[in-house]
Amino acid sequence: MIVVLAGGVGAARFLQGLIQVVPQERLTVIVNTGDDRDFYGLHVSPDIDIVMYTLSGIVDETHGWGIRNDTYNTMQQLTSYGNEDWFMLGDRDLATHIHRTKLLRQGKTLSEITDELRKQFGLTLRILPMSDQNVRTHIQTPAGLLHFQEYMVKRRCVDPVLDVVFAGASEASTAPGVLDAIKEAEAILIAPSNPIVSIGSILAIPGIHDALHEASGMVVAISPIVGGAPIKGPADKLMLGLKMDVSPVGVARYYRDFLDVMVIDQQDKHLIGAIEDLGIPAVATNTIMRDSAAKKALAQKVLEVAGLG
Ligand code: FO1
Repeated sequence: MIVVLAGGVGAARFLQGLIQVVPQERLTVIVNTGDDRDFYGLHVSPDIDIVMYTLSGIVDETHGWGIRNDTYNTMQQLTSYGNEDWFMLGDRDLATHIHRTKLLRQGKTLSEITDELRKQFGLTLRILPMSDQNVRTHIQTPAGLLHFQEYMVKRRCVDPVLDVVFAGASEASTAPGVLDAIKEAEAILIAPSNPIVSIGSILAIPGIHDALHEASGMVVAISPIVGGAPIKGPADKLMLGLKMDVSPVGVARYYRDFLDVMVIDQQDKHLIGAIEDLGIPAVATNTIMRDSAAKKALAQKVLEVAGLG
């Protein structure tokens, strides 16, 4: 079994490549839920939904989130009542949040609900939220502590980042199956996701860091930073705020306690030496997942690096 630590869009695209070369039944994806937030009393779990919508082929490809050709009638009606519209929830997407929230209120756990949903989407890989408890990623800024969605979507990442806080993480436990999956994995792949808010939140749950450190399978990370900037999202602003080097070297240093190999883009191949100086072997390849063939080629390369090629 191969484990993938995942955030949203970058991870979903990487997984699209992986399922072309590995049967879904061989994959367990551990997904960040630090971005989750309640809107209108509904539990929205963006990264879980991005992974499910993308792999089932219904995602809105232009955004990377939401459902293709969705309508926004509910949102329009809500704004007519004076509600804010900075977080756009499509009508069909809302059905997912209503259903999830209904089941949570009936006492089901987020992992149980996610497993039901992924079956309904026809997916046969295992999707595990990092935790069944609420962990919320907050960004400390001069304007105060902001929920990640408020920092990123509402305020468009304009606030200087002073710190990143995973509220509730130290009291949370990993969802059932998470630690065993890491222990038993043939390889653990860290998707090209935001190292701070997507992967950092997973690492903040007690037990994960140690499990990765002790894992017998190889731990391979793909850098989301290419040519000094993230492919998508605010990873550079968060890394700078935490005084990290915005480069694959900074990412490798962040993962160095448990990382076996770092995969970087070919345009960063001059950084191989600096990563290897950290004691981590590095491999350069094309990591830009422009089309289906590029996603498949990256997945194949990563498996080969992990000794499973
Ligand atoms: N991102 C935006 O930039 N604007 C939105 O209005 C927005 C709505 C949204 C609705 C459902 C969902 O699952 C995700 C949504 N996202 C939106 C994306 C999301 O905020 C982030 O991409 C993830 O949290 C990062 O992984």
